[in-house]
Amino acid sequence: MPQHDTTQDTKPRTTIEIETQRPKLHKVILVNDDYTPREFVVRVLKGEFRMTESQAHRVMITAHQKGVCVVAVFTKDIAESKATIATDAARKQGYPLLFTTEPEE
Ligand code: TYC
Repeated sequence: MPQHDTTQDTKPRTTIEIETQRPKLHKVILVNDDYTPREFVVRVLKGEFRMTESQAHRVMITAHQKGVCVVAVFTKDIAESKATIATDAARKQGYPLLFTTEPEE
């Protein structure tokens, strides 16, 4: 058992600063067009972006009125993949519906 007073013992202390790297997020943007039926846009939003009917309807109407609407944000790879899958689903049905991505500020 140590008999000396240990209350003053000094230990070198090293502080390590850990910087967490937050991945930059990318927006998926829904672009309006004059040909894709509203119900189809809603169906794609529900299927690929797991939105409820009312969320999907709100996003579709916003794009319809303003030209574009941000659907959601993801890491770059996920955003690009979802935009491609959703756009391809529309192409397969012969619609010009377009989803694009852009980095968040
Ligand atoms: N503007 C289309 C129509 O009137 C509907 C629509 C909405 C299409 C949003 C694309 O991103 C879109 N049938």
